[in-house]
Formats: sequence, C-alpha cells, structure tokens
Amino acid sequence: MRQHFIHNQWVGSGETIDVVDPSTGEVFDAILRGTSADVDAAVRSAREAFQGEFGRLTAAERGRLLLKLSAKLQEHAEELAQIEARDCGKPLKQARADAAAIARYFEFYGGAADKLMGDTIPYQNGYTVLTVREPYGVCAAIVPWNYPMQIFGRSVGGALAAGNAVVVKPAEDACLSLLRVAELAREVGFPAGALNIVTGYGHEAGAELVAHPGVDHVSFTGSPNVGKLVVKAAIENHTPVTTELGGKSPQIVFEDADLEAMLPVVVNAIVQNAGQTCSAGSRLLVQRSIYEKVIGLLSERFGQLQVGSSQMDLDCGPLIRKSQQVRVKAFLDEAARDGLQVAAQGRLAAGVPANGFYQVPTLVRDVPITHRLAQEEVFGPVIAAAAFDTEEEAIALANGTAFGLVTSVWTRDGGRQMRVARKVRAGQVFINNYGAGGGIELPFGGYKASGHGREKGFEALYGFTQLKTISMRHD
Ligand code: TXE
Repeated sequence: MRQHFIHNQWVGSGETIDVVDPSTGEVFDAILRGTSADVDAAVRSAREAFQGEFGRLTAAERGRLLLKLSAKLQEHAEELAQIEARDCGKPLKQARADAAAIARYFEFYGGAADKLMGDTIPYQNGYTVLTVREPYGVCAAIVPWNYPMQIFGRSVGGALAAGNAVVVKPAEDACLSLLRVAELAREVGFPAGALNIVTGYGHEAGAELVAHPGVDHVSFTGSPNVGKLVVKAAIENHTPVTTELGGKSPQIVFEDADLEAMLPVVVNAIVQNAGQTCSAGSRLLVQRSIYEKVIGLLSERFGQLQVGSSQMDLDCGPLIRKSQQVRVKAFLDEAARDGLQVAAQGRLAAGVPANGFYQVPTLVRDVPITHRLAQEEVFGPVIAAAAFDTEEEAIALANGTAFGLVTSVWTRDGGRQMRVARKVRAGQVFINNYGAGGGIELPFGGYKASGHGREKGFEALYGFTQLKTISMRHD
C-alpha cells in the first residue's frame, strides 16, 4: 500500500483505493484515499517550505535542483517507464517516451529558472519603473491519469522553477510513477515541503485541495465538467486557475497534401495512448477530391493496427478503466444506430489478456459536424472523418466544436498554410505535422472550452508567477 508524500515523508493511513492494471483488469497495489486532514497537512508543509528553506533558494539554486532531478529521472527512466506502462496500460514504448519527457521537462525548467525576468518601463521623468515576477507561494496541481509523468513535468516543473512549493493530487487511476518521482526528488535534495503528493479521489482530496484557502494557484488538467467545478471552488478564495480541458482536434488535409507524410501522423495522433490524449487528432477533415483515396489508404493502415497489453508493446494498449471502455463503446454504438459507417478497425492481437479494457482503433467516415462523435471528446482510439469542399468550409468545420486545443493543416500551399493557421481558433497549430503530446518547449493550451492559460515552454513560467510593478520616484 502506498502512502502520501508529505514533507519528504511517507505518511497517512486509513481507507485505500485499489490500483488496477488496465491490461489485465487485476488489482496489483493500493493507494491511500486522501482526506481533508491529509490535504491540509500537505498545504501546510508547502507553506512552510515556501516561507523557509525552499523559498530562500536563489533562482540558480532552484534551477540546479531541477537539473539534478532531471538527471536522476534519466537514470531511472526504465524503472519509471515500467511503472507507468503497468499503471496506465500504455505500450512500453509510449511509457518510455513519457519517462524521457518528464526528465526533459525538469531539464527545460531547470535551465529556465534563473532566466525569468521582468521589464523596466519608460514612464514620467524622475521615475524608474520595473516589474518583478514573484512566485504565488503554494501551487496545487490536479493531474489526470492519461500522462501522469508528462503532466506532472509540465505543471510541477514550471511551478517549482518559478519558486513555488507544490501540492499534487494525482489521479486515482494512475499515480504510482509520481510517488516514485517524489522519492527521487527527496534523494537529490529538494527541501521538505517543496513537493507534496496526496493521493485519493477527485471529489474528495481533489476538491478539498482546490478549495483550500492556503492554496495560491491551481493548475487543473482533466474533463471540462470537473474543470468548471474546480474554477468555481477556487474562485471562492480568489485563487487563479489554469485549466487544460481536452479537445476535439482536427487534422485538415487539402488535395495538394503530401499523403505519404500525412498518413502515419494521422494514425499515430489517434492511436497514441489509445486516443486518451487531450490533443488527440480525433477529427479528420479531407478535401472531397481526395477523400475516398485518403479513406482507402487510412483504412489499410487501420486494418494493420494491433492492440495488446502494455508488455506486448504493440500499436495500442487498453483504455484506463472499465467505465472508459464502456463510454467509448457507447459512442460507437450510437454512431452505428445513427447509420454512420465504420471504414476500418484494428484488431486485438493473439494472446491479449481476457479482462483488460481494450478497444480497437476505429475509423468512422462521413461524420456530420453536428453528430456527437464530431463534437465530444471520446477519449478512445476513434477518429471521425468528414469531407469538405473549400478552404472556408474546412475552417468552419475545424472551428465547429466547443473545443480549440490543436489543429493541423496539411497542404503545400504556403499562403493557405498561414491563412488557415490564423483563422482556426486553437491554441496550437501544426503545419504539415502534428505534435500530440510533444514539444516541451512549445506553449500549449486551449481556446474556448479547451481551457485557460498556457502550460509548457517558457510561457508557462509566467502563469506560475504574479507580476509586481515597482514605481520609484527619485527626482
Ligand atoms: O476526468 P476527471 P475522468 C476527459 C476525457 C475523459 C473524461 C473523463 O474526455 O473521457 O475527461 O475522465 C480529478 N475537484 N479528460 O473522469 O474526473 C481527478 O481525481 C478536483 C481529459 O478521469 O476530470 C483526476 O485527478 N479534482 C483530460 C483529474 O481531476 C477533481 C485528462 C481528472 O479527472 C475533481 C483526463 C474535483 N471535484 C480526462 N473531480 C485531458 N485534458 O487531457 C475529479 N478530479
């Protein structure tokens, strides 16, 4: 049984939550079901660190600590990948990429810690005005189960680099890698309280944390509905919140696109992590003149996709839990009832454990923009394809959902690339590529219902600081 990590100690007792291997459906561990007392202890510990040893570190010293953690994470990359693969059901190669990514986040933010600067502002004669970026104090991070290590890296890495102490509430479905990361942080010398982790349910420990008056900033990654609850709870204390709430991201393919380059990228963008990716390329918009050709070529590729356990390390692993499997199936059942046609599906590999939460990759064609399959986040390996005639129509379809996280544009026409990039309402646009999950250096976040604020890249550091303007009259 795993305990909470508070003030550099393993603490807590009481009720537990089973940890299930999505590849087999078997329980293999347990975590503590965190209570309000646990959350309170973690927030107090973070406050103490911020006001004490951690808060006194210089920016360069903080940066060095993050770099040390990055090196440690690299040393333990295979161990962390194995933990993540089992806990999340990810194929090992994907978990290895996540282990490399968390180390890279700490490397990036370690290097950035002492480069976070303010401005001097020309003002009236006799004044010197400057801005300084100060940490909030105690930052809370609500981390989901789809990319525990990556999302921890981007939210906690940035928050620590900016000088905040952190309390993390990871997802009840997958958090074991993060408990190991916390232990490694202690090994490299993070002062007690700089990083705390309280495990438990979202509606219990998570809700307690975001509503805690001792929390100065919240970053939340999860579902749009819970995102709203989190914002409402935080606003009671005037606590600022950064939200990343998923998407329904389209890849737009024009008739002059390089299909050989596009096809594997489109497949990967929906199969990666079994489609449980906020930035999954879950919609495909193809110009009508090449629509049938693209559906044909993609169908061939989908037909070859194999689904298996994390250890089998195939194209696609299981979904995180039974309820997610049921949810994805319900989307597909509804599509079938509404007469939508499945163009192609992958297959379960021989020897797949019987009780895992598997869903084969599925390509659904001619999905009207009004259909739920084109509007809502399925969070499974399901891609909704549709044809368009003109550039204007492609942009209207791309913008035709509540979300606005990522869009890609596939065309060789330079003018069109930039016109479409500027007209789509999305936080990230990729031209002739798709960066689901990648690009630690690239600011990432949503327009519209996909969220508020930016994570990743240098930009994220601003979100973990508050700006103070100091105006000095000297004449
Ligand atoms: O999300 P939840 P779920 C989307 C995706 C998925 C759907 C449901 O479409 O199918 O959400 O997944 C914590 N106060 N995404 O139910 O419940 C919870 O413990 C504070 C998109 O797993 O939003 C977990 O740590 N925290 C997404 C985290 O929120 C609360 C990633 C996410 O859980 C809470 C995951 C509360 N009241 C799901 N209730 C993305 N953007 O990548 C729950 N939590």
